[in-house]
Amino acid sequence: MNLDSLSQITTVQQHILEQQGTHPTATGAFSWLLSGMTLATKIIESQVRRAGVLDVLGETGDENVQGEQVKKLDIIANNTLMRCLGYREDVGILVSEEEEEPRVLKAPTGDWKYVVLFDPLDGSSNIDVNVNVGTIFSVLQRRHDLAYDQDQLHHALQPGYKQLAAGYVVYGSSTVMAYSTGEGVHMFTLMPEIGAYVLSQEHVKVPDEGKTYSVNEAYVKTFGDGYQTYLNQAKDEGYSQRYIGSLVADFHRILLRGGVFLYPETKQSPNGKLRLLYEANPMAFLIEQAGGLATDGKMRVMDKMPQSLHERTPLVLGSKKEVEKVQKHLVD
Ligand code: AFP
Repeated sequence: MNLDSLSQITTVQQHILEQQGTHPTATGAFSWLLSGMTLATKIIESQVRRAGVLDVLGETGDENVQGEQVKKLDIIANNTLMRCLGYREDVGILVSEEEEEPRVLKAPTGDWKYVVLFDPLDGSSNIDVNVNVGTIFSVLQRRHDLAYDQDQLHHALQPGYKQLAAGYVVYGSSTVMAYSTGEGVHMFTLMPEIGAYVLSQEHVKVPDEGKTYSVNEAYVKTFGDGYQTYLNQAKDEGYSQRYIGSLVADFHRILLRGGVFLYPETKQSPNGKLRLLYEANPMAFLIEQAGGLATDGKMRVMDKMPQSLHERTPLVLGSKKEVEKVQKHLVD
């Protein structure tokens, strides 16, 4: 990019403001919220990039609410998001995969609008070996039918189709943000020299089909019969397998190249491993906005009514025709 083309760039901030103009329900408060997200992820990326030289690698010695080892960078990412979003006046509740309870920032009677849910550092078990990790987020509107004396947790327990926005940042060979406010999926690349996310692709569409499946095949013997039949057929048809073990990275590749991501029920994770609110719902919102599908094997992910914050779900998502193929085996 030369100096002249630098003057033609669209930053994520500009893009959000432009979207706001075409979106009657969008307000300045909403773009201010998303700017908190871009700031936080730039701080997280700077830590991730220097992970080997800063004292941020390794585990804290604690377990999170999921019973998983907490990495130092999990905590740094979580605190960064809490801080950058916590001061946005219209954000009333923050919900993190790393914290057992939601952080209620504003009084129920207050004039706040949004609940933000996030997985601060998805795939963090990959961090010590320099493999891609990411941040995933989802934005919900507060529920207006919830009485002030009811548990404020219920503001966060809404089905995925109610999301106002969702997105992720993948800290990969470059740092890329993808977000949607329900008007398509847009992608931005962080340009470190100017410290801004710059528009790289608007209205991203996932290819309708793609001969790649992304699954942890070590668990295949514990998958249901339908999944096993699908995977055997995929092999017979000459599919490739790609699996990174960071949902953000696996999702990013599928979004751009097509194919299907699967994390079914397994013996070890009888309800699936991925979290409905921080992983499955935001990714389902994005893939549907890009023309793909997301199911838990029985129903559309975004129609699921969450019962608890850290609920898990099986997840199949990706190219429309590939997800339909998997589904066909699951009902046969
Ligand atoms: P970590 O954040 O503990 O690394 O887990 C990552 C993750 O939640 C998701 O990003 C991956 O898709 C999935 O787990 C990988 O799980 P397996 O290691 O069981 O394949």
